[in-house]
Amino acid sequence: MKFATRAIHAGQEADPATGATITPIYQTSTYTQEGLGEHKGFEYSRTSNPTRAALEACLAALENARYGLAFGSGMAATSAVLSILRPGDHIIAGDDLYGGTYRIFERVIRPMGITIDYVPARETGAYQAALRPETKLIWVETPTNPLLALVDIAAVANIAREHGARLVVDNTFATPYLQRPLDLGAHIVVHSTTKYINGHSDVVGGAVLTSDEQAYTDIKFYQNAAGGVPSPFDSWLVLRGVKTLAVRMRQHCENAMRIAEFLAEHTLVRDIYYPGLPAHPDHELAQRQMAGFGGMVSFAFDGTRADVDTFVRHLKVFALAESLGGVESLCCHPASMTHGSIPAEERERRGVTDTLLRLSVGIEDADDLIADLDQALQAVAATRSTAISGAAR
Ligand code: P1T
Repeated sequence: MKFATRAIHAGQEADPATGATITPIYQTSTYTQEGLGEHKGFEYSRTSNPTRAALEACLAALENARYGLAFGSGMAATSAVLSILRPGDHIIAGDDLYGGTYRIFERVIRPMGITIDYVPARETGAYQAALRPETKLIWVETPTNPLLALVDIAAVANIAREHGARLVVDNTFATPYLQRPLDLGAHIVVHSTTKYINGHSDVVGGAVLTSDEQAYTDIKFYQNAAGGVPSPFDSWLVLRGVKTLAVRMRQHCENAMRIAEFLAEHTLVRDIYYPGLPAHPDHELAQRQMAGFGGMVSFAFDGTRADVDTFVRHLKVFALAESLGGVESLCCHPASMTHGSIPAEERERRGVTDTLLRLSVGIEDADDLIADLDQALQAVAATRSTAISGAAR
């Protein structure tokens, strides 16, 4: 079956107990057993729950994975993958990452005696050069958050495989509709399902997808042992949201391309980051590796932090907010919001400057979105000319 069909049906046969067409919310913590060791496959909802099991099967089908595990957040999914490491192990990570991933690497994982080296995300050779005998994981986002650089998944997967390490791809920005890392040789996919997978900004969730049996066994053990699982209701909401992933992603891509083209021409915009633009350094890789260029657009102002503040205050359709991937458009200031946990010097070195903004382009009418950005940019220009004429007086 093709992607859009799997998104609606995989893991969601009619309910065996009642025939309900839509997977019910099994809002139960426990299951009555007939006798000792005799039950219908469910004992306790931290361990497994039918609504969560349907979600796990559906997400696995979308990533072409043998196994799926759902979590209570993207960070819970990330920490479950990291639980397979032991003191002395080494991680190589791309250097443009969600701030919370950097935070768990630096504040939780490193103090446990696991070392992490960051390499320029788009430089394939840098992953090879950073390998050590104790390297167990290579961890990348592609496209990266927030600078939208791409990692050549197939090439880095080969580097990992030849070394006996695993490549983990955080596929949150691309979604399996646009990119399937396991098909390209990656070992483990991580998602914040909070984002495009759910798509409606009303759930925090995460998932791990893999066909690596040992990784699955270890991460599933941790899922039950540590217990960072999603509720039946949240599992159901994500299962409902993901049904429309294909149509939503097509519209996100179309709208984002129009917005990137609009911003690229604007005099107040110094740098524009969108893999769909031919001038983007990874445009060719994006054409090869992705089925579309995604809904995220970042740009840097040719101006000051005060201009950024004027801009965000004037937005009417875009909401100034963390997160991404919902049907509604959001604007985020990474330096003070999503990437605030990265020390300022390190952040600036990576290019996440005070004048960088990240747009999660929603699926509203693109004309309205462009008009909104246009009037907020005009407000910045007006504030500047007032300041200039004031200074001249
Ligand atoms: O927020 P949570 O569901 O725990 O997911 C964490 C996470 C993991 N990976 C990526 C690529 C992410 O972007 C995130 C969360 N990111 C934001 C909240 C944000 O606005 O960037």
